[in-house]
Amino acid sequence: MTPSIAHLALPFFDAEHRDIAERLPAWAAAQDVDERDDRAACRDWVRRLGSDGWLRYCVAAEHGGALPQLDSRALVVLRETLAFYSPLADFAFAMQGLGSGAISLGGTPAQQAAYLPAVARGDKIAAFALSEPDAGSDVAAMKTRAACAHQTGAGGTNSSEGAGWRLNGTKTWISNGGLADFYCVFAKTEPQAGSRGITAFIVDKGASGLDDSQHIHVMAPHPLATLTFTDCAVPADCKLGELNGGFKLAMQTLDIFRASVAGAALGMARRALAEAIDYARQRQMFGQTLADFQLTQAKLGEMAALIDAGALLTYRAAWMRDTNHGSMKERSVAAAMAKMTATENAQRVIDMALQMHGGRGVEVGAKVESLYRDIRSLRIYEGATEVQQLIIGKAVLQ
Ligand code: COS
Repeated sequence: MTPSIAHLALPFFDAEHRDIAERLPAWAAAQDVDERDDRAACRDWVRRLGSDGWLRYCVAAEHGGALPQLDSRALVVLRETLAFYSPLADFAFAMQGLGSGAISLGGTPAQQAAYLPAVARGDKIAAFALSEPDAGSDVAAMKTRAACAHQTGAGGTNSSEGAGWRLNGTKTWISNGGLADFYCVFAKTEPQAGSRGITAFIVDKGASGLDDSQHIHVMAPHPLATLTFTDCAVPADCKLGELNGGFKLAMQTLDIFRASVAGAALGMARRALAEAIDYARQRQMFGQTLADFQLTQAKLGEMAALIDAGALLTYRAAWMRDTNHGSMKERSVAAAMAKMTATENAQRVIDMALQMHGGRGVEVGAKVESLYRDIRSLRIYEGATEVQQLIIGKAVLQ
């Protein structure tokens, strides 16, 4: 089963995107990763994706990347293709990009040199630590606190940054938690300043005061954990981006990767449609195949149109970002529309494909059964559908 790449002929794409779409399916189909243990599988996928050059699309060329800049369309095509074969492969790929995205966008040359080439080779596993138990969609409500090290120790108010920082608080639902070699952590540096009082930090695995051992088990297993910071000491040169500029840095990172979540949803939906077509063609009932029923044809038609609707919004959002088309706000809104539509439509498509399989669809081990679980979290992470609606709605009202 291979994904069609006919849509790569659309004017949204260039030669480098078609090149990925031509080479990646054969590579992905040839990998034989044992996915029974999600953590071991993820490590294996990162190693393979790194050694065969695919992770090079997660960073810019000057840091060992494949293309001059982080390219949204390349990320979309890669995630769409990987998700068609293995949602866990897609996860492993995406987290390298998301986890290091804030360093690509806001890191100093020294930080970029220390982390990005290793991410591209698969030598360092990355993670993005934004969400908290009481601050998921409402990022500005985060409570994790970063204070200048000497300030917390002495209880004083002098805020020289030279002594480094101490982090206290909890982050949760952190993808690659417990597996990552480093975390891009967002914390309040000015608690009264709302979204204007957040700063990003790079925290290496093993930092004193960081506990990333509390794993979270989810319906589609993938590495996820709660992180606790207890007087976690972070050197001054681990501050990432501008002091109190962390909210914007997080949003800019998400703007890139939200369109790629839509790409992953498309890959899963395309796989579900392919499974449904395959099954409908061979399943006999009432003296004909399932595909001979108009009812089936109508469903397949609806599924194909739902996928295309999500696809066009996704490719538009990625193209707008890559070509700097429109204002920053328009690009954010396009990414929000893409993420919302592609993930919601994919859930519907996968549900229809499962329904078409009847009892076989709910058997553990059936591809549509695992896709049904795999797709669910995409409607939540990197901004739930309701957050995308808010972003779009606010823009429409302006
Ligand atoms: N790029 C750059 N700047 C942005 C931005 C973007 N995409 N979005 C917002 N900003 C800026 C705004 O311009 C504003 O700047 P000023 O303070 O200078 O005016 C500031 O950030 C605050 O913006 P806003 O008022 O819109 O923030 P809200 O607190 O209302 O939050 C939402 C907006 C809900 C959209 C945001 O919190 C969000 O995206 N939440 C979901 C988070 C998420 O995806 N979590 C998953 C974690 S990863 S699995």
